[in-house]
Amino acid sequence: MNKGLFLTVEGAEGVGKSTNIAFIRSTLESKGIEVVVTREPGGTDMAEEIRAVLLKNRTEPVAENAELLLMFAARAQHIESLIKPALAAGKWVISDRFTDATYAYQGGGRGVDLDKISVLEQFVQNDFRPDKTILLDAPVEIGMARAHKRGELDRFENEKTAFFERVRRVYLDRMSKEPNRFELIDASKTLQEVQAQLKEVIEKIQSDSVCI
Ligand code: Z5A
Repeated sequence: MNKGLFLTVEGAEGVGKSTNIAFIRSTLESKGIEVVVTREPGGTDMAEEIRAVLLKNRTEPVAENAELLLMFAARAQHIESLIKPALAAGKWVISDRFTDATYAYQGGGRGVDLDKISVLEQFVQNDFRPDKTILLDAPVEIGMARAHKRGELDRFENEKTAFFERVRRVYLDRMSKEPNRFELIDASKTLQEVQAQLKEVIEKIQSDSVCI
């Protein structure tokens, strides 16, 4: 059984995951909680190498199954060599994306059968799932505009609006099916307003964690 807590942060591109994970981390650390921040794809040396392969812009079309399997290969390494040991040591692990992103991007965005993703999830993770998931949600145009301001775009960020609309729909759909795991944040608001919502959610997660 995990001694720590596994918290994932999800949302379509540019909704503010990186910005707000820094805020979540400092809020938790100020409460004396030991936190490990990580990301997917990536989080370990080997998984970061797989991330570079996945994000690289290339002329060769990437087969859906190749992309899907690489996501889960990186995840398998990440879970075994970073996430589980940190949880066993009693730390809180905050991951910028996890398997919900595979349902949203490969399932929603690319149109991969969700049952196929579910088979791989079970194969790689058995019953290992996030304890809590914070979903930062904003209209696609807002996230895209924020992300595009940062400059060069990777292979996913180069996708069109319709792709990110499907991504957003799958995230919201997953949230409606698992309301106890997800916490929804309206990420279209100002950063100050977003962080006020997050503060409340963190308090709730912390008090619930006593019962997890
Ligand atoms: N991917 C996948 O396909 N399947 C999978 O299973 C997994 C991932 C795990 C890499 O993820 C790609 O991998 C991702 C999906 C795919 N691609 N996409 N798209 P990533 O998480 O590293 O990349 P990302 O989604 O592109 O994240 P991001 O663009 O870095 O966005 P973010 O972290 O959510 O946003 P941010 O950097 O914190 O904020 C963006 C800008 O907006 C920045 O200038 C902020 O200062 C600004 N910002 C943030 N919040 C606000 C508010 N509230 N108001 C105004 N401005 C704001």
